[in-house]
Amino acid sequence: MSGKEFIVQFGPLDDFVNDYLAQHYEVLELWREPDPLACLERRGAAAKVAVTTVRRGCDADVIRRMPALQAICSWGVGYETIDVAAASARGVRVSYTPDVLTDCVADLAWGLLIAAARRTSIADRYVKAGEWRSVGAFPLTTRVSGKRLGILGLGRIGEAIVRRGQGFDMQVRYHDLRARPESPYAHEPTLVELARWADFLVVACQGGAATHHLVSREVIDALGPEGILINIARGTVIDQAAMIAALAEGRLGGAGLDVLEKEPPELSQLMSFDQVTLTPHVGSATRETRRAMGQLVLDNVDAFFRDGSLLTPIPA
Ligand code: 8YV
Repeated sequence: MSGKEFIVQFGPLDDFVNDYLAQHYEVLELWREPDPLACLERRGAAAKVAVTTVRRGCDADVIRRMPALQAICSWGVGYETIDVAAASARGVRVSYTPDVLTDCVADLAWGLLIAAARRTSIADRYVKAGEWRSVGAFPLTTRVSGKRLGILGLGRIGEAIVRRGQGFDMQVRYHDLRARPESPYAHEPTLVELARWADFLVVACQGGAATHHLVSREVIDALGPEGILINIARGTVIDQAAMIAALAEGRLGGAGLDVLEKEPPELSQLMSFDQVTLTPHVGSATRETRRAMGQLVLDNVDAFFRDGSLLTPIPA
């Protein structure tokens, strides 16, 4: 016995996180096991803490295999892949990594919004392919400043996107499952109305069953042929087949998407649209933010073993 507390780590995180955990705890590195579930059944009984990520999640079956489990410390602000109901039923608390990634995700939303409106990724290819010289001036695009910004989900990230919108003199309205009377922005009670009003509709809500395909064909049609759809949240929030059909038929003006229904995606018609800018789920993927996310996981694990607290528990 090492005398160290025993934890289960579901997948590798940044090196400094893996190294710290390995130094300070006795770690069952589950991803190295050929049969992780069988291994949990055999060796998970004593684990008080599980370290996971939003991508790997933690389902009810996994929770069941760790009878002494008291806390799940997850990397990422989303937690739709963690069975929170199963965890709560057993008194297992869950931490996540909010706040530290808000700015970078909001920055990327604006990068995508400008790229989709001003076609900067196409323009870049235009210059590099020599077409500025051979073809001439680049086609006109659409203005960003002063337009109408609709936000789906006025949480931390939605608010950070709105703050940046003030620099672009945008009018702002939002739709959220709960209206926020303290907010200075108008709440649209339906997403269809928000989409009808907006020039840009930015998806910034949580993923999971409650928001699945909220951006439906009807919403997309309400946004319309001049409208631009931005998603930095989860691919599942948009009915992707309906969006692709709308783009193909000119019923939607354009899109800037950091997230897709399936990641990584198959090559599809979506990749052929000039009016669409895609990034590979990199909202939080800066060195600074990823460092902070990793550190927050460690701080939560340490806090739990110090005094039983979690620094950033998921909302009740
Ligand atoms: C990660 C995220 O980049 O925190 C989240 O919920 O979506 C991102 O920060 C993503 O999970 C990487 O796979």
